[in-house]
Amino acid sequence: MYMDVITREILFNRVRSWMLEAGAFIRHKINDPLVINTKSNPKDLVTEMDRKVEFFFASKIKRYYPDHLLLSEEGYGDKLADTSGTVWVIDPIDGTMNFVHQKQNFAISIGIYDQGVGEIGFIYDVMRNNLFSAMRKNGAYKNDQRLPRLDENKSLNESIICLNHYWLTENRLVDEKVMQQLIKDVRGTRTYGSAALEFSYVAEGSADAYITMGLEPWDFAAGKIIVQEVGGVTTNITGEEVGMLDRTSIVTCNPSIQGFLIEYLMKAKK
Ligand code: 2AM
Ligand code: CA
Repeated sequence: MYMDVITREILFNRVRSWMLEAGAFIRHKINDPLVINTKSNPKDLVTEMDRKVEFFFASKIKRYYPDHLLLSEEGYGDKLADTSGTVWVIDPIDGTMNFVHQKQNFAISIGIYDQGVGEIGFIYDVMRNNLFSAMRKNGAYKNDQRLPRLDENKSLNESIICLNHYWLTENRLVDEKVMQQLIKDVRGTRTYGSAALEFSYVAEGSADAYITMGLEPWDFAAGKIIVQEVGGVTTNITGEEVGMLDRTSIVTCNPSIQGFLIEYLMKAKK
């Protein structure tokens, strides 16, 4: 049973205006002194702003949609046993390290799933004021411009691939030698440090793929929906579907290079 069109449209417009409001707040505060804490390891950062932005959305959801659920990074979410119900999957700041070190190149990411099906996706590049959005079967947009479908004739040697340099060093998950060969076989590589932004670049065609070995649901929830609406595909590194609750590797890309990428990654996987 899919969410009805009018309910979805109202929800979409509300989320849009709340995102713009949260983004304006972040821009207003961007030069204020930051309290930075670490989470699982010294590279895993969180600031008061991550928590504030998540709390902003958690409060809106509670007030306007008390029957909806929240799956989110910074602790205001619900414990979900399965994918039932309408679930907001939120990363208040994706790319916290960029937020802290660069004051740019981070995004607010929100995916709304109904019974596990992605209905609405938003990725807001706050400092550039670029809002990527999509509704299932309704296309994807960058601000008010509809994004065209991805070029179906892309070859690997004319593709730009986003990935983290870490996977080119000796590591426990993939054979770096195979990853190094992949790097040689593509036109170029980029590392942006925000999964959500990397999804948005694949959606707009300024990158052709984003590969990562471990994401949480809130890192890919919105991106998967937006990429899908331009004809892109998102799986794990062995080509399997990823679900709303998964902690997983991700390959999101132009479908014309998906087979090649999965072939390299299957070979690389330890
Ligand atoms: P974050 O900034 O919200 O933590 C950086 O390569 C990308 O990976 C960012 O999107 C970052 O999201 C995410 N990331 C960082 N640490 C992570 C972890 N331990 N698990 C999953 N994703 C992580
Ligand atoms: Ca985050």
